[in-house]
Amino acid sequence: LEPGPKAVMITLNGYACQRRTPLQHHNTVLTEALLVLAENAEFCEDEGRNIAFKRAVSVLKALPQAVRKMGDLQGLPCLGEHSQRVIKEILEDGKSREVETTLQSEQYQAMKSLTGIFGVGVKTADRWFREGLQQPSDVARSGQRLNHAQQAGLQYYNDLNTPVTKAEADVISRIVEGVVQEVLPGAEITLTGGFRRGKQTGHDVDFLISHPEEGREEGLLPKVVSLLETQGLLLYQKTTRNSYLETKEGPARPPSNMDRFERCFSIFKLERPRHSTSPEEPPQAACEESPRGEDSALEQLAGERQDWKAVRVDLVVTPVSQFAFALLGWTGSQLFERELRRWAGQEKNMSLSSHALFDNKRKQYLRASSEEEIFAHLGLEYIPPCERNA
Ligand code: 8DG
Ligand code: MN
Ligand code: MN
Repeated sequence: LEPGPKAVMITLNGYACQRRTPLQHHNTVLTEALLVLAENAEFCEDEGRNIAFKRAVSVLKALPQAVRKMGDLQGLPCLGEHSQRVIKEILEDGKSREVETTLQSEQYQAMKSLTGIFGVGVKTADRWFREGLQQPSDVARSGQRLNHAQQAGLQYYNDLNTPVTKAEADVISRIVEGVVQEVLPGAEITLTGGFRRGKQTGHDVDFLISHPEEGREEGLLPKVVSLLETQGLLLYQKTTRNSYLETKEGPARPPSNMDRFERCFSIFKLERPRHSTSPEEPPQAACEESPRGEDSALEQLAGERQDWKAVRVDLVVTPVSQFAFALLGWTGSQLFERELRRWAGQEKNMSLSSHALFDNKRKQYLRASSEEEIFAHLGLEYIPPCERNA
């Protein structure tokens, strides 16, 4: 059969870190459906199925055109039998019954709202669901023992589930920049995460902080945090110290997703821009706490609107010698990161983390001062941040 002009067979590489994945793509109907199944697998703690669906999604995102018939999928990697079945159904009927049923299911809906609470993972959400809790307000009423993160997660539930805009990220960048400069002149901050990949909204704002002179960055974060706190800019923070140690034998344990940088998971109190032009009282320093009554955990659930917004911010401090690795590790996407580490291990016998790259065969660290150098060490074509949206 002679292929018609439109029957161009697309070939894609098997690892997401070998492909260019733009933010905007041509198969959102399919990817949104498959993401529901990926998410549901995560809720069921079925890691294998979760990752399989995510890989399928990332292949569809990388296609230069919309899939119209099953034949368009020929030769593509990562599309398992289950994903193909779902795609086929959507191409034929416009929707997938399995996806519809999942979306309707009580468990999926409850897990979705409960894991939407900052500080609540799948395990906790699942326990609560089996105890009959389905929504944040159920949790607030139930008198569950909550850690500080979860208390903040409940208290600011609505804000934290409202996407952060690029404009808000820019305001926070300026605040962080100012405070960091005050604490350590010459230190540099870099916006990472989804915003560095070109996203216009995100669930949080991620920053790397470093200083061109190695060692000067040590102990920086507690000072930054305390200055932010003095200015009434933090609603919550949890800071951890740097615990990274380099040994001759290479990374002590297999690199996991959690790195060992000095870091702070926080919630900022961001003033909302005032639209009124009337000369009211001068803008108040954002420090007035509402009284901590019984219902304080329910404030936001009740839909009360304040003149500020709670925004999740991650601050990570890196020695400049590890900066390129930290930048690559914190830019994401999460699947892209995972695939980079898998590529390094399986194809190159190397261990990649957000701190370093170790060659297991030659038993040596491979240094790099830019992301380009790391891709080169890994034998990969350089992929810019805006094409890492796997
Ligand atoms: P979003 O916030 O716009 O929704 O998406 P994102 O920016 O891509 O996701 P993220 O959850 O903020 O994570 C950004 C990157 O940071 C992602 O690639 C995963 C990575 N990351 C964590 N936690 C950790 C960690 O503890 N260590 C390392 N190395 N990376 C981490 O989220
Ligand atoms: Mn982020
Ligand atoms: Mn983050």
